[in-house]
Order: sequence, then C-alpha cells, then structure tokens
Amino acid sequence: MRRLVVKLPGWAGSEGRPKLARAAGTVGSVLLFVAIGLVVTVSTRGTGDLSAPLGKEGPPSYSHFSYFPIIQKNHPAQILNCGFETGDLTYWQTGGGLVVGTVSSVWKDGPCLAGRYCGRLGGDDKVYPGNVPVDTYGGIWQTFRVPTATEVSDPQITLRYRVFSHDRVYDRVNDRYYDDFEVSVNVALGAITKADRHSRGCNVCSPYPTTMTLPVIGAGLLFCGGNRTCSRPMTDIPDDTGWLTVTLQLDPGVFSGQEITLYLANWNRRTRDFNTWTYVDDVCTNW
Ligand SMILES: [Ca+2]
Ligand SMILES: [Ca+2]
Repeated sequence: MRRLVVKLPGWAGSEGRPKLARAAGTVGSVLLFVAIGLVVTVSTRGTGDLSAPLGKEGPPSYSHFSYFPIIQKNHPAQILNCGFETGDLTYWQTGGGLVVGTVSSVWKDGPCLAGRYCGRLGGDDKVYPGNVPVDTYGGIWQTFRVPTATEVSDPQITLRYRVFSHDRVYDRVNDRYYDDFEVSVNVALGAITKADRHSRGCNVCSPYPTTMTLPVIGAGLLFCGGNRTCSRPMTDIPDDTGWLTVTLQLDPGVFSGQEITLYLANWNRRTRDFNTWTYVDDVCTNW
C-alpha cells in the first residue's frame, strides 16, 4: 500500500517541534485530515494541494516544512471492526425497522463464531416474542476503499453468518418472499426488488453449501441466506443454517481503487409472527 506524504507549512514550538497538531483539507477529491504521531498508510486517489487552516496558535512560519502521514477521514481502506470485537457497532452504519446490535459469547453456548462478540441483525425471540415489525429490515453497512489492482490482485471479502428463522425465504406456491439475510454492494437496502431476488436465485428451494464463493462484478444483490427450503419449520424450533462462510471476489477491473459499500440486512416480511434473525461475524477483507 502506498503512503502519501504531504508537505505542510509548520512552525517551531518552544522545543523546536512543530506545534501544528492537526489540519484538514482536500487532496484531489478526497477529504483528509492530518495528525502528528499517526503512521497510517493509505491509497491515494488524486494529487493536489492540501490547504490547512492553522488556527489561532500563531501565524505560520514558512521557514521550514514538516512532513506528516495522512489518513483518510471518512472511508477506511478496510472493513473496520469486522469481527465486532469492540462490543458494539462502531464504524458500521445502521438502519431499518428491526433492531441491530452485538451479542456476546461469554455465556455457555453463546452464538458468536470467533472472539467474544458478533453482530446480530433483527431480534431473537426474546426481543420479538411476537409482533415483529414487517416489511422492514435490520441492516448494517460500511463504506471502504478497495485497493488498486497493482496493490492487491485478488481483493476479497469473507463473511460468516448464521440465520435462525421461524419463516422461509421464499413461498413458491404464491411466488412471495418472506424472511432472509441479504448481502449487497453499492445498492441501498430498500432499492432491491423482487426481480433482483429472482435473478440471484433467491427463489431456489435449496440450502446453500457451508462455504460459497461469489464473483462480484458490479452493484447489486449478491445472495439471500436463510431457510431456503421454501417451507416453514413444522415446530416452534427455528430453522438454523449453522455458520456459513461466503467469500466475495471483487473484480479488480470493476472495483480497483474504488470506494464500495457493503450492506448486510436481515428482513422480516408480511407477517408479524414467524421471526427471523441473523448473526454475523468476521466480515473482513483479505488486505
Ligand atoms: Ca467476533
Ligand atoms: Ca417472518
């Protein structure tokens, strides 16, 4: 990964070190901030001048220049908190009408796959003993930058998920979608259509394998996890997919050096009973 070093005007403090603690500006189209003492490597998207407001600490002296590493303010180069080990959804954005959060595996038989915490999209039966909000989702997403093709030749995201469902993904008798866990790239959660689901095979009545590799060649829905038997469980015990692993292969010809948003969402549709919720863990990039 390339480091971009920016030359900033600075001035000497009493100990001969620059007093400038931080500054903000734009290099090309990227908003950046700069801080002393952080050594962070970033990919660059453009070149240009960094204009830095120098505050009220005194007029700048241009008799010397200081060099600082820079980091990108809004969009990191990787998925952050990918294993949810902060114990919360730090770095993730959230939305939808179902609860989202993290859970702990501290107790015996806790649900998480790795580490101490994982994400939970939607609420379990304690959260929603009934009256589940309908036609909505519990979603999280994160925007980050894919490295360039020269930096990483095979950029991948691997994610682990486990769906518990009293419902089913698809009802083929009535050609209806009920509950599922959907992963998409660069398309807002509410914009995915029934036709999109059909085209991704979400109406196929067959469980996914334990591991799955999907090429990602553009924006859109990638898959629909959940109870893919097309039948609801016959008992009160929810269908459990177990932990499944999906590797997303990002086409470098499409995504090289681009910012992308990865969306994860647990949907409940049509009925206020038949709850569904999804655990996610280790949603991480390979770079
Ligand atoms: Ca974890
Ligand atoms: Ca349902």
